Amino acid sequence: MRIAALYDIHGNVPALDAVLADVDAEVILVGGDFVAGPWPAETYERLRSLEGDVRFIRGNADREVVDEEPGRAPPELMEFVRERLPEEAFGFLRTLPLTVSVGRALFCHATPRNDEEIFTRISPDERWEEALAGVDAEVVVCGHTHIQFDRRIGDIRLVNAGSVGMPYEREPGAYWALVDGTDVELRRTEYVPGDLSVWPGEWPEASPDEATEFFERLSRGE
Ligand SMILES: [Mn+2]
Repeated sequence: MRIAALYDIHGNVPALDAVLADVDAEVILVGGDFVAGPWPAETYERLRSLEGDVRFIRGNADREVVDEEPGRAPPELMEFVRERLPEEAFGFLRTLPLTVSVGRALFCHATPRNDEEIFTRISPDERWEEALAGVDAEVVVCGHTHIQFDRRIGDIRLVNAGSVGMPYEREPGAYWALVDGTDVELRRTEYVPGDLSVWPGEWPEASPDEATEFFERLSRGE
């Protein structure tokens, strides 16, 4: 069964539309952090109106949209997203699970135990082993740090699907992964960007090395 893993769309509907046109899969797996960005309502409606087997997991930003407490994201950006989402989206976001398993593949946003902790392609094996302890899967697909990678931790193939809407990669485009059993293909789809000036915040851009270094410092509490 082919599963298109679409992670960290971040409300970037032109990127999502291009990927949806490019996808040939039986399952669409939305890997969290899909509404927080420039076009929240359009992104939400596009994904919710898809026909076929569509599964969602929760990202930290999806949780912060519905949380009463201020989270990691700037409050004015979360407010921009909340004002635009349809009412029913709030209930839907609250129902999302932390992980979804399909066969021997397990999908999570950051790690299987947590939707926001920071792990990268260069995080030490020992840290990853601790985060993956007790996981019964051959493939673990994560996202959250917006950079694709494919590595092995013990018996587990660990893949970051990358980010559809806000990637930190060398080439422009929308990044995602096609998972078929335990096969994984990291994919990139080109698209014409929308006008990001509608977004009231900065739109971050970084090379994969810069972003990885930044996230590693963050994960060490520096
Ligand atoms: Mn995230």
